[in-house]
Amino acid sequence: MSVEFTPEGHRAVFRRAWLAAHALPPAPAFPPGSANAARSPWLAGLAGVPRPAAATAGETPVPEPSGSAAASFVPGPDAGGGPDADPRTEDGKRLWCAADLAGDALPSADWAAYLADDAAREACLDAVAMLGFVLLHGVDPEPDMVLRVAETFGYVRETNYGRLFDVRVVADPANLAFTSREIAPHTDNPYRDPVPTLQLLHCLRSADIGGDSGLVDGFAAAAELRRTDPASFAVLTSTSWRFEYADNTAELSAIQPLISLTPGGRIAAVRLNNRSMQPLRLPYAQAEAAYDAYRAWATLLGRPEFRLTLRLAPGDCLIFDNTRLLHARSAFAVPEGGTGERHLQGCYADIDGLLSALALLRRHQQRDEARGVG
Ligand SMILES: O=C(O)CCC(=O)C(=O)O
Ligand SMILES: [Fe+2]
Repeated sequence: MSVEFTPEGHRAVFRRAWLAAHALPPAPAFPPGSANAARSPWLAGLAGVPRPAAATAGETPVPEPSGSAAASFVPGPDAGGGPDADPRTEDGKRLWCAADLAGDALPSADWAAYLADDAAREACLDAVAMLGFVLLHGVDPEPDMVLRVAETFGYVRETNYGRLFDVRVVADPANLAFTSREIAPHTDNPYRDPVPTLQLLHCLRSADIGGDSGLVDGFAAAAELRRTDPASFAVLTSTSWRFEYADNTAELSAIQPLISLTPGGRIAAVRLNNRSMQPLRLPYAQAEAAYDAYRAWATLLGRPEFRLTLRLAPGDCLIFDNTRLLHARSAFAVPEGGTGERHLQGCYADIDGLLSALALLRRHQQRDEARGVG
């Protein structure tokens, strides 16, 4: 079927299967105007639609499915018929290197404004969606406040580390995070399936010397690897790597590539953590190619132009996309006597919940604009 859209004059051809899959029921199952009214429960009906008859002489054509002539159709997001850009992939992001976010370009806001003002909150959540992070200032440097921050846009994702975890120097550290040593750019918990998609880090006390935070846009770096070293990019996107973590209470593992692509070949996620990556068990030549590619990737990620350095002050809280950004910290000094030590609290959350909160804010804003409010 060919349809001409006016006034644009755009013409589109629709296949029978497309029409059958997206036809709305004659009587809507949902109240008109509700968001779900556009989501056809008939989607399940495609299996019952016969394939078009082959145009072989002498065969009887398959009849049209009954009732389809009167059906109306789910409005596509774009009548022009272009493919959907997936907001979770590089196509839906603003990729950056450190210089792009210098000075005022750093996505940040005050906690008080974030709480009081929907527009400020929308800008912050949009920054997480588009740039991969936002920095909130003025979040009371008190225990558990990081949970309150997460609860403003979704639900805390509890893990084997608890609802939240303390990042500070301990006597018998199970994890490099609980020392005062440098931590190279990494993503958290790549040994989990699914991986926590958002991480929050809230600074209660900063170190006198060192302990700076670093952020790297893994999508920007991956796009650069694809441009400059496509062979390494191809190896990393097609090699599965095992990540593992075990202690007295947990034994976790996941097998994933360091750079994940969508079926259409777009960058969708990165993961890297030399503390939990396990040795590759592959034939020699394949393993050698994989380690060469890994070295090229790690070298590129270490380039200073990619690394944004921040110094978290007490009350600062970072919210970042753990499937896109890598985070790091520099070594720091531990005062004698152990008082006044650097102390962060962190937790995990889900990015789809944050994107839902953002979409709701926008829906409410559109409703208010339509009513002439604000
Ligand atoms: O100490 C820091 O700044 C970060 C530690 C870390 O990487 C983490 O807690 O995930
Ligand atoms: Fe970390």
